[in-house]
Amino acid sequence: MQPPEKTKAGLYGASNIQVLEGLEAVRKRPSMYIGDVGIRGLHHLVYEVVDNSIDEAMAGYCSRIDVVIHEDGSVEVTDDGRGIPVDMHEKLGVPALQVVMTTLHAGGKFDKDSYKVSGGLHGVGVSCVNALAIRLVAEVKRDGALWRQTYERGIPTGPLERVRDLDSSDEETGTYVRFWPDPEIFKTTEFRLETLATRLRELAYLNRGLTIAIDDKREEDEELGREEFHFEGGIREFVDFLDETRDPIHGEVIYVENEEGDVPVELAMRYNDSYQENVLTFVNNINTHEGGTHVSGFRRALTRTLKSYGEKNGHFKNLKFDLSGEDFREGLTAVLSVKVPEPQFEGQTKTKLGNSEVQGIVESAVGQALSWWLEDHPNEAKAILNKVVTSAQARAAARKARELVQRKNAFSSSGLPGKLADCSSRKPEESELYLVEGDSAGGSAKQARDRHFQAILPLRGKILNVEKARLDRVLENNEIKNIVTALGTGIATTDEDFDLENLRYHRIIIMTDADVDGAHIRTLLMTFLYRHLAPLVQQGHVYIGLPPLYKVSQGKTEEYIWTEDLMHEKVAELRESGRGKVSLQRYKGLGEMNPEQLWETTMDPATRRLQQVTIDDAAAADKIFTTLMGDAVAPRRKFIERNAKYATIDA
Ligand code: 0RA
Repeated sequence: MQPPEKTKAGLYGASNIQVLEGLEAVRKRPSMYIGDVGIRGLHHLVYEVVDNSIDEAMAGYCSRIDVVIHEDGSVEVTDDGRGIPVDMHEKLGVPALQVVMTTLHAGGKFDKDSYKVSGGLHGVGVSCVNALAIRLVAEVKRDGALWRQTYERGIPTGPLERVRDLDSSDEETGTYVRFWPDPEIFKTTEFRLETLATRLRELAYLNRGLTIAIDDKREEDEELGREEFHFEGGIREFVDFLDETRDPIHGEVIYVENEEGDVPVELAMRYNDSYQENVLTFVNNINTHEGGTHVSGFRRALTRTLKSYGEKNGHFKNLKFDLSGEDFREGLTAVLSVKVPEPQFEGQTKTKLGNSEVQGIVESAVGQALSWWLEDHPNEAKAILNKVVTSAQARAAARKARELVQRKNAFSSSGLPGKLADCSSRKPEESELYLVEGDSAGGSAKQARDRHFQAILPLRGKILNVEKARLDRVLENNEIKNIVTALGTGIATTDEDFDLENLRYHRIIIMTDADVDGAHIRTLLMTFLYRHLAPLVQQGHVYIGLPPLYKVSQGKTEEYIWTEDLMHEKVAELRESGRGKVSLQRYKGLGEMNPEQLWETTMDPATRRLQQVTIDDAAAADKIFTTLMGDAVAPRRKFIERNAKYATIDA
């Protein structure tokens, strides 16, 4: 079908006034639509485009999605679905593609049958991406032709064009969207491969059989820049992946699938010998970090079913403590995925499911399947129940340790650790806490800082690896005690102890050497913060301070440089200038800088570089930490190589 010739009136006529107003609203208040304009919001643009292709895959028409990060900073998403329709929209008198691309809330689908998301950060529509892009090119292959329309900040630069006929013998239908994020809107426009790859991998696990590939053309090493995800086993394989570096206590992943009714439920779970609970939950492919009714349903089913099985089979005979819900989740890795037709998302980050009917649906689906599984697998069931009992015993010990820390908080004179050089401000909004590797760098930082708003806590050597320890051991560690006391919030691992309101610094800045040891210490700290103070990370309070790698000087001018590439560029530039000898100093540790240099490069808000630590996705964080901590060297090297260079200007 061929759309009629578009006139200027058709493009910018009466119906389009509303369109322009809509796009303007998005540009005026981008955060209302995509959450924020930081690195997180930037990546949401890609997810928004990909979501439409995923919908097409869930409808059964798309088997492959390709994402490309181009050298010019744009991102391209291609799918082999049916293609966004290009025929005339009856009411609006413009092609459907243009409606989808320029009208708010006109999602990819016109029908309401699919499990499209309402609310939350996704599902705002590709038109938002368009509005926040300096340029966007949409191409569609369908109805025997290749079609194209281009936009600038959401406004079509011309009508939809029929570019050419398709080669009928081998060209398939599909949609292609490439966009350039608007630097007037976003604080940073640099996409992170690792962040995108993590989400795409997750989507591939959640949609078994679908192939999703990513290719980062900025990466010189082609191999390093490319990844392809395809999992026939779906979320069962997701559990294997999450537990790659852990030891399961039973071989088989427990798998539940219930497609009956309006709310399909899918669950994969397995216990390992660690002490962490690692339960990832999704509603319509969206990670529900804050939980909700589906999570309550799952937890209730787990507790109820294991408890009654354990009682029936005499596992609790010698237990001197009460069992709590947590005991049934220690060492549990699980992925729960439900599809809800009209989800209500609540909570601070709109990632908590509110629909009350979902709790019972999940509870009965999981309860029934799990009790059958236990009856069928008595040996595995025994191992799981032993683990539950051990956990209950350890929890009693952990409670004692926790009370010790709390008492110390309440009764010591200032309540603050002796090693802390506190700031004078009592306003958390302006206060910063630097966690500094080593006493000597700590000393320099104390001299360098602006004592009004910057506090310094030197950390000696390596902190405990919390991935491998139970909470009681974690809280016995001195460095950890100091950090927790300085922060003032308590530990978040058990909800009742934690209060974000008491946080004494709104920026927590990890400052370690730019070497392998530094990376290790940074990882240990991040692991601890992620595991036991997750809300701080979630709320964007945690940063990594990035010291420069080089100082390049010529005569009296000197410049600090943060990346290898820029160093080469700068050196070449200065040499060409012919103004004399160029000298290069490489910094290996914070200790090599005097306090002035440390202030200038790493602590002065005007010139320093901070990288905000985001927990967009618990799976990513957990995987990163276990990858960095684990024994497998290859994935760790890949991760470090990919991420070493991302230095973003202070958010
Ligand atoms: C509406 C109707 C149809 C397909 C799509 C939207 C569609 C949207 C997107 C967005 C990205 N990729 C997409 N692929 C398809 C189906 C119309 C039909 O052929 O019946």
